[in-house]
Amino acid sequence: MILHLDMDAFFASVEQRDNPDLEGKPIVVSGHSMRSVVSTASYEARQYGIHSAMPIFQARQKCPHLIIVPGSRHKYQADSKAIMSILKEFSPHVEQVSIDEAYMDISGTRTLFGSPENLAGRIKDNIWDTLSLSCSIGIAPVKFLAKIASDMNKPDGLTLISPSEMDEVIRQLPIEKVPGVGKQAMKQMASLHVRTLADLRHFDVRLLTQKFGKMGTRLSQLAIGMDDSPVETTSVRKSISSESTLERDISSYDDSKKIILDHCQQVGQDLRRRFWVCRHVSIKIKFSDFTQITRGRKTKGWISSSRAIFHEAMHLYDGLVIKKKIRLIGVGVSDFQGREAPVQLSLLPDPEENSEKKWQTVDNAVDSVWKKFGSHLVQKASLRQGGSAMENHTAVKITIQGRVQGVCFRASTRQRALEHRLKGYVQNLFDGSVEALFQGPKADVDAMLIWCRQGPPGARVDQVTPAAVAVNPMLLDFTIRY
Ligand code: TTP
Ligand code: MG
Repeated sequence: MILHLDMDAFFASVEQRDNPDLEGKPIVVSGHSMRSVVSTASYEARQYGIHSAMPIFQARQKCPHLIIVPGSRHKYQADSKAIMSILKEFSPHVEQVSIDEAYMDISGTRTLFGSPENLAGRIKDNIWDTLSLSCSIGIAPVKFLAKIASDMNKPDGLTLISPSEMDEVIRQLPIEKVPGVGKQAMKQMASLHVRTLADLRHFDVRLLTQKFGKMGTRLSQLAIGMDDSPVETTSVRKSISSESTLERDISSYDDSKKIILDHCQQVGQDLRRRFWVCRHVSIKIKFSDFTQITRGRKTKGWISSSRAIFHEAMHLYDGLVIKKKIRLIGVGVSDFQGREAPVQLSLLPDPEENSEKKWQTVDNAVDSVWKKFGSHLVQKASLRQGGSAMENHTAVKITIQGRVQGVCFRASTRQRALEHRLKGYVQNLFDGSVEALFQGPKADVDAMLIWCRQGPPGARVDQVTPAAVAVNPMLLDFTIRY
C-alpha cells in the first residue's frame, strides 16, 4: 500500500499558527509586488473563491478584508524538513514530491504500526503535536490513487481506498482530477466524451497514445487501476529525462534550441519538485535516418534551475556537427543529491531577486502552476459554498453513548452524512463515547440525528445528547477524525 500526505493550506497554516491574530481569518500568503499572485489561501479565504495563482488584486476584490501576509520561505522550508523527518521515523521509503507533499511505501509497516489507518492516524497526531499543523492523508494500493485519496477529504482528512474499492473510485473519478491531465488534454477528452477515468477503457491504447503521447499509454493503464510507479527515494532514481519525437524532421538551429529549452524546463521542474540537485546533463539527438548520438557532461557545481540545465545542454548541442535532419531531441539529468533546503515553485519572490529576468522566472512558474493546477483549483473553488448558500444551514454537535466505538459506526455515520451532503466529522472520544458534528440544511441534520438514535446494525446506542453550535464555513467535508 502507498500513503500520500499533503499539508492543508500549508504556507497559510504556518502563518496562522505563528500569529494567533490570523487564526480563523481569510488570509493569503503572497509576494509584495502589484504583480504578485496568491501562493496559498487559508481555507477561510477559499470560501470567497480565492485560490493559488490568483492575482492579488483579484483576490482583494473577492474579499475586501483579506489579510495579505508576505511569505517567509525559510520558515516553510524548516517546517517541510521537520515534516519529512517525522515521516522517515515511520519508514525509510519516503519520496518528497513538493514542499508539503510526500509518498511513503507502507508495505512493510503493519507489524510495527498496525493497520494503515492506525499508522496514518499516528503520523497525523505526530505532525500536529510537534508542529501544530494539520495534514490530509490518502492510502491506496497504487500511487496515483493515494494522491487522489489525500485530496478527497481535505482538510484534516484520512481516506483509505482498499483494493476492492479501486474500481468504483476509478469509475467515479473525473478525468481532470487525474494527475498530469491539464487544460490541453481536457479539450481532447471533451471531444472524446470522456468524463471519468473509467471512460478511457473504451478506447484502444494505440489511439490514446496517438492522441496524448506517452501520457496516453499511462492513462490507459491507470483506467484499469494499473500504476507500477514505485515510491522513489533519492537513491533509487538514477536519471530524469524528457524527449520528443518531432512532428516533422527539422534542421533549423532556432527550432532545436526552442525544443531543448522546453525539455530543460520539464526536466528542471521535475528535479526541483523532488528537491534534488544534479551534477550531470546529457542530450540525445536522433536523426532522420534513425542514427542517434548522445552527449553528456559533468557540471561544475550542483544545479537545479532550468536555465543552468539549458546552458549545459546548449553547450553540448553547440559542440555537435549536424549534417542531417533531426527527428528526436531529448535532455536528461543524472547524478543526484537532495538539496538541503527545498524550494517550491518560485512564486514567492526572493528579496534579492529583483531583475526583470528573475520576474520572468516567476511568471513562468505561475504559468506552469496554472497548467498543472488550474482546472482543478477552479473546480475546487466553484464547489465551495458561498455565504448565501449557507444561510439556512444549521450545525449540531452530538455525543453518542453506548457500544458505538467500532470502525463500522464511524464509517456508516460518515456514509449517511455524505448522502445528506452534510459537513462535519465523527470521532471516538477517550471515555468510550462518540462525538459527531453535522452541519447543513436543517432537515438533513434532523434526519441524521434520527438515524444516529437508531445506530447502524451491530451498534447499541444508549443516549444521544445534541447541542447547537455555530455554523463553521471552514467545514468543507465530512471526515472521520482520529
Ligand atoms: P498545495 O499542497 O497545492 O496547496 P496547500 O497546501 O496550500 O493547500 P491544500 O490544503 O489544498 O493542499 O501547495 C503547497 C504549498 O505550495 C502552498 O501552501 C503554497 C505553495 N504553492 C505556491 O507557492 N504556489 C501555488 O500555485 C501552489 C498551488 C502552491
Ligand atoms: Mg497542501
